[in-house]
Amino acid sequence: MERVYIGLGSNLSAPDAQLRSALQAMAQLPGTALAQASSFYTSDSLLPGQPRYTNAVAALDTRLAPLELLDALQAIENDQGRERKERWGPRTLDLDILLFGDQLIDQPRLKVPHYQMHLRAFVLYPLAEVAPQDLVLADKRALSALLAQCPFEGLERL
Ligand code: ROI
Repeated sequence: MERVYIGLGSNLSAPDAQLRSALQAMAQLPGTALAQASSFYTSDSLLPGQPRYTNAVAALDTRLAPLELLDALQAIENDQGRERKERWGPRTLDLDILLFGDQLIDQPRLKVPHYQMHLRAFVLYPLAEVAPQDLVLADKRALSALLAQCPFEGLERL
């Protein structure tokens, strides 16, 4: 059993409802329990010209292997109407594996810890709500240090 943290994001088709529905779907995955979900936060898109995003982080306990979980999360994204037209385009649902226990994963389909999480307030602040205060990532970075370098600026907690 591994403790896994998932970043959720949506900026199309009622984002808050998309996130609630994704939380329910993740709770029903085989061998998986939803341990905790953060508050929802809104922020402007990092890319101009897109609607604002709603983001959150979920803590899961799972017996699935990393790539099994990735497949399951992509199936949930697809079920919720995700269309993959442009790489950074607006989306009904984005589910990112941020952390997978203490594992460092470097595979073509999956890199964990998520490579840009340290730059993203909309990931770090909700993560801090559901993770232990003294969390250290598999690559030895402390969550507290990442937070100290990432201003809360621009986030609105719902
Ligand atoms: N911006 C915000 N605020 N939240 C996201 O989840 C998000 N995801 C993206 C890009 C387009 C980079 N911007 C984002 O993929």
